[in-house]
Amino acid sequence: MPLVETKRDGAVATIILDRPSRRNALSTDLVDAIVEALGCFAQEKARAIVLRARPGAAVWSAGHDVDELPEGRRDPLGWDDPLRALIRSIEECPAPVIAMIEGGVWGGACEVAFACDLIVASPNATFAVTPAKLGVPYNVSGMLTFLNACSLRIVKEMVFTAKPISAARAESLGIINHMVPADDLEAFAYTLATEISINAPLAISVMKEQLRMLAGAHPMSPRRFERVQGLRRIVYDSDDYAEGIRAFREKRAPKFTGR
Ligand code: YXS
Repeated sequence: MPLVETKRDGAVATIILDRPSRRNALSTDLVDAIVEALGCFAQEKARAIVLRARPGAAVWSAGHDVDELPEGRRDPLGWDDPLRALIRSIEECPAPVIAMIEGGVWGGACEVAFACDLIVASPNATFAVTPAKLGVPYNVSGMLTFLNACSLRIVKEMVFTAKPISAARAESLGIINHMVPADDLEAFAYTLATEISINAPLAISVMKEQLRMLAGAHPMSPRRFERVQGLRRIVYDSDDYAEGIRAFREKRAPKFTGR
């Protein structure tokens, strides 16, 4: 059963997340399928790519596949983690990627949506950044994705509370480009994609890459990076990290002790 469906209409391509049994949780297999589709569309010179779930989905994506998170003693979001690879693929894709969102966006899927170049969402869309709910020490480039999507204070609220924010609030904060009634969302997203696709693709891909480089231009000394990694190791080696994963699997609320 394919985990994504892909479509092509002229210069506009579409990738549809299709793992409903696990609410489009981003497993290695699902991420590999998305990354492969992005690569193919880049080779075929698609000029805009829409990343979406099935029409009417209550959940756009439930985030990282928790069953694939390490039990502990290993960075859960290291360079080779599928979620990290997906973020890089979206950012490095020469064509703009438009996240078309209905339903809930959870955890690492929030970073996927925020890494996309534009976000259009229906009023029922919500965005929840959930590491604190699981005891996961999110990684530095991921935190920068969030910081590039919204102000420091909003990032702190989303990260510390792990609670969803509505599409209306996300639009008012400039986190998403447009909130559009569900019935109009698809037409709106593809009109946007077409408007992009008729412009100069070389100029757009170079401006996209410039913006990626500028948005990531935050020098961090080796000493600071090593300090961050040491702090994160304390977290993913902690009892709380193990408890967060266990509680998710046992479908119960976690009991964090701070150890
Ligand atoms: O019980 P079965 O076997 O049918 O499986 C259930 C869920 O366990 C499964 N599922 C997931 N499996 C792996 N990873 C996930 N992230 C995940 N989410 C869900 O899918 C089956 C149907 O789920 P169910 O019954 O809960 O569906 P629902 O429609 O009632 O609720 C949908 C959600 C999305 C509200 C609910 O599934 C949920 O709260 N999921 C977890 C959302 C979340 O906390 N995601 C963060 C994952 S960790 C991550 O992204 C980063 C590492 S971090 O934490 O740092 O941001």
